[in-house]
Amino acid sequence: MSATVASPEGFQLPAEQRRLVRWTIYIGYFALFAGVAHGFAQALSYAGINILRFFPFLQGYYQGLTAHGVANALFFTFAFSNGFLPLLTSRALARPLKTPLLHASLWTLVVANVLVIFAVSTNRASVLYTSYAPLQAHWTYYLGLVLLVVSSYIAAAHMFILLGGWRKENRGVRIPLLAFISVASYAMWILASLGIAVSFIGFLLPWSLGILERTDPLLNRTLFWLTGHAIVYVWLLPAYISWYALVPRQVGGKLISDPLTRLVFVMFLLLSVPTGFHHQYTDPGISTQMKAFHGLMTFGVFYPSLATAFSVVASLEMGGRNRGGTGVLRWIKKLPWDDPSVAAQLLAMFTFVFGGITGLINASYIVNQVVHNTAWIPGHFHMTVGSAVALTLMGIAYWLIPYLTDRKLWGRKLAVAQSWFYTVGVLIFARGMISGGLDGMPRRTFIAEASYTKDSWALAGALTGIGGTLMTIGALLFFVVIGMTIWKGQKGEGPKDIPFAHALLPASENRWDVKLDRLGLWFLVAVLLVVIAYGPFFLGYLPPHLVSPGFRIF
Ligand code: HAS
Ligand code: CU
Repeated sequence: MSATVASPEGFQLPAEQRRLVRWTIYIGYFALFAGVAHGFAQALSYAGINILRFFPFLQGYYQGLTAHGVANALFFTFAFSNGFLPLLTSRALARPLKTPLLHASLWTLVVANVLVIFAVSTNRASVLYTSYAPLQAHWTYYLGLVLLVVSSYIAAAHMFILLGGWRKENRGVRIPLLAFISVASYAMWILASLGIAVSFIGFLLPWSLGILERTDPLLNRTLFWLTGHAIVYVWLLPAYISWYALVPRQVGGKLISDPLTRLVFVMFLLLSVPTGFHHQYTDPGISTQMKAFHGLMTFGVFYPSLATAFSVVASLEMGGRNRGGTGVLRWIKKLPWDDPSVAAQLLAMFTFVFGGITGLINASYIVNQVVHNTAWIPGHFHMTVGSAVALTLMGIAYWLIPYLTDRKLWGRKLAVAQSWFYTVGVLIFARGMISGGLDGMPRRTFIAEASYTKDSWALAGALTGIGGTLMTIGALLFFVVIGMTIWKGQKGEGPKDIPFAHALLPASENRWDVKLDRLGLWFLVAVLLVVIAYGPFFLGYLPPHLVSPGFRIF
């Protein structure tokens, strides 16, 4: 039998290592700040406000949209995980981190940031975060993103090394849950990232440097989405780790089932990647059968999230009842809503219910035709990555930054208000986007200057602008609270440990349960599923059709 962590009491990370983890995460906040500023501009543009007038440093709408997507979806999420996941693994295994690896991951991330900021801010890379060829960015953009991935590989290798060392000394012992789910998340990423690794290193980077004269747009797009669906779960899983293994403790409940939690993460490892064609339902050159198969697999990967919903709500209910809550739903009121870390994450979960429902609609092959490339899609993903993930990471920050700095959280009440602003904002924003999308309002379009707007988009656009403004206020309050905590928070008053939960149903020596720990085996099965899901396409398509020169329309 094993616990969530190997040594429940008294493990302290050396101060130097805490500092490095902290700086890795600060880089993520820096990116979040830049991304949020551009997000505000994007939301206003849907409300008919010409953002180029208010943001004179922008040379075009697509420059701002690229900055928004790259900063928030790529740099913020990965910087956070590169710090957070090795930290959790180290705590769960009660093994210190390796300082040189922390340095390596941090500095690679810094260089990646500098390169991408240079490319995007000088308008050399307004290709949007999906980086579709034949739009061609400056080589510094592609190299910067490659280095971002390298920094995540260093963080992943770091966790594998910690786990390997622990296993050598603990033969036959179940892996502590918190370490297992942290490592499984980045193991999935290693497999998922192969698509963009091949695309960026094999095609886009040499093409931008003039080594390759032409590239293959469909192949690059397909490789992007091979990674691109799974990447949304790389963003999501750190939030799930918190919902499963940390939040139950924070609300006074327990993690419901250790084996179920492991199963959920194994399912993400297996099913996240072979689903990418659901982003390409309207692309030519891919057979209908393969698209339908990926649609089916997408319904498969819906399952672990459904299981999560039931499991996490059960943990919350246990906490609510332990705190004196009664009734069918009245226990919800007894949850510690005055704890900013909890409030942010409860609200994040709430928005994710709508994120999940809209995801299911996207995944339905035929219904997707109605919503594809409309404002509906950003409506969907702001209720997933834009709130379920972003708000959870903010909620985690409310204990993590005090823990890492050993300072008391500054402005608890303001921090609670912050998540409410953000949540109300995102729900209004998404209501605007979703209804506009159903009415044909496109995504990735400068609505404020478009020649073909419809009168009926006015309300949708206004809601998007109002919601986006509230989200911006919510995000700015987050920076105030975190900034003031770092600057003025009471020294020596930070939490002394990570709030990991205990399991109601712990891991057992049951033969099936034990098999869940065999990450290497599951990784091989995941590779096999990717071969089945992508093999027929690549077999029929390769070798690459290097037909397109690069276009720079910005
Ligand atoms: Fe998605 C497009 C399908 C989840 C992000 N998605 C996108 C894009 C992004 C994105 C960024 O099939 C746009 C990409 C682009 O630029 O073109 N998505 C899905 C499906 C899911 C899903 C089936 N998406 C996510 C997550 C994201 C994300 C997670 C980021 C983190 N998505 C699609 C499809 C497209 C797409 C198509 C392409 C559309 C197109 O045409 O372009 C599922 O994984 C969702 C499962 C979720 C659930 C919800 C579980 C709920 C939980 C909360 C429990 C809490 C409770 C509340 C009940 C089943 C776990 C308690 C609260 C209290 C207060 C008590
Ligand atoms: Cu997807």
